[in-house]
Amino acid sequence: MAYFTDIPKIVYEGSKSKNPLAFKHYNPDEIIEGKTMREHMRFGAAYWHVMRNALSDPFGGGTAVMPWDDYSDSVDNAKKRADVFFEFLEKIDIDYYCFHDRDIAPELDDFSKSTAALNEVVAHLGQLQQSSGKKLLWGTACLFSHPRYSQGAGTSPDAAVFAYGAAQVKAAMDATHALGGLGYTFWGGREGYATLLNTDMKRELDHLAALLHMAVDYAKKIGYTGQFYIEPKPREPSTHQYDSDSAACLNFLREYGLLEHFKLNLETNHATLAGHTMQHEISVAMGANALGSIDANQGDTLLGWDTDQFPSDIYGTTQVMLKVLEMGGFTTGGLNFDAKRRRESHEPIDLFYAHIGGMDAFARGLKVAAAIREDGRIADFVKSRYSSWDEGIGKQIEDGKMNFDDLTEWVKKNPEPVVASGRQELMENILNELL
Ligand code: XLS
Ligand code: NI
Ligand code: NI
Repeated sequence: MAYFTDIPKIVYEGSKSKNPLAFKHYNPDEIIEGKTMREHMRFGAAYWHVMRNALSDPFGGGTAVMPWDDYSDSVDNAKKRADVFFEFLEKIDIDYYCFHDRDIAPELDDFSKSTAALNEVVAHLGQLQQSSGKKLLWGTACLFSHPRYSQGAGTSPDAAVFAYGAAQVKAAMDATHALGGLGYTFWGGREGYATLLNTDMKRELDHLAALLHMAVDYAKKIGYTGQFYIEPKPREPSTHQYDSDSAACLNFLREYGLLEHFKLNLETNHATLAGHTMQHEISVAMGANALGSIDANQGDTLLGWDTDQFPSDIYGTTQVMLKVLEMGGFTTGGLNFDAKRRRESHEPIDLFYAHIGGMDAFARGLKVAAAIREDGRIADFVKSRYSSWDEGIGKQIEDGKMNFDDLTEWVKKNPEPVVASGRQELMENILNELL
C-alpha cells in the first residue's frame, strides 16, 4: 500500500521554480568537478528521524502524524514502516539510509526474541533494497535508550551490561553485514559520566576500547569489510561524553591501537555543542586521514542542545563541501540527514519539505565550493601566506635540518621579521562574492 500518493517524485526544476515539492538546486545529474551531484553528495536518510521520531520534547509528547503506524511492537508493524520508508526514499530520490537496530525492529522482552525480530525485519529490508536499488550507508546499535544502559554500555560500571551491549553490537553488525552496509557506526550516547565522584574513568575507557577491539575482531571473523566509524559528541545525554570531539576521538583511537580500523562520522550540531565549527572538526579529522562520513544537520545557537535541524545555512554547507572536495570526495561515507522536523512540522509532507531544503542547501554549498576552487584567489592567498616555508630557512626547518643553535645564529644575522596581513576580511569578501 502506498502512503505518499499525493506526493510526486521530487525532481529538479531549477532556481526559478516556485513548486515547493521540487529541487531548486539539487540536480542529481549535473556534473561538477567531473562527478555528478548525486555522486558527490551520497545523501542518506535517517530511519530513526523519518520513521520513529514522534517529535516529542521534554515538555510534551509526540505530534508527528504517522497514519501507517499502529504503534505496536509487532514485526508486521515494523515491516510496514520499512515499506513506507522505502516509498519515501524513492520519492525524495535519496540513495542511502542509516538505522539503529531498535528503530527498524522492536526491542522485546528478552534478547533472543529481539534478535529474532531484528533478523526478520532485516530480511524484509534486504528485499526492499533489492527491488529499489537503495543502499545502507551504515548501521548501528542503540546502546542508550533502554534503562539497562542508563549508566553506559561499553563504559557501564556493570560487566553484565557490557556483555549485553556486546551481544547487541554483534547482532547489529550481522544485520549491517547482511544488508551490505558500507559502514558501521558507534555513537556513545551514554559512554561518559555524570560525576567523577562515582566514576573510574580509566577503567571505563579501557572497557570501551575492549568493546571496539571485539567489534574489529568480529568483523574479521564474519568477513565484514565495511568501514567502522566513531561519532563524536561532547554531552547530551551524558554530562561528559568520552568521544567529545574529533581530537578526543582520534587520541582515544590512537591510544588504544584502533586508528587503523576507524574513521570519524562527524555531525554539525555536535561540533557546535563542542564549541567548534564543523569546518574545524572536519579539518582535524582530515589531518589524520580519518574523515569518514557526515551527519548533516545544524543546531540553533539560541538553544544549547542538539536540535538536529535540517541544514539551511549555506555558509555551513559551503564550508563542508569545500573540505569534502579537498578530500577528493567520500569513499564509504556520505551526507546522512541526522535531522528532524520541528515539533510544529508534524504533517507527513513536512518530511519532504525538510529533506528538499537540506538537499538544496548542500547543492548550493557544493556549487559555491566548486566556484571558490575554480576562482582560486583564496587558495592562492593561503599558498602565498605560507610561502616563507617553501625555500630558505622555512624549508630547512620543515626538512628537519635546523636546531635551536642554528636558528639563533640565523636570527642574529637577519632583520626583525615583518609579518604580512592575514586579510581575513578580504577572504570573507571573496567568499561572499562567490556565494
Ligand atoms: C545523536 C546522534 C545519533 C547517532 C547515531 O545525537 O547523532 O543520532 O548519529 O546513533
Ligand atoms: Ni548523528
Ligand atoms: Ni546528534
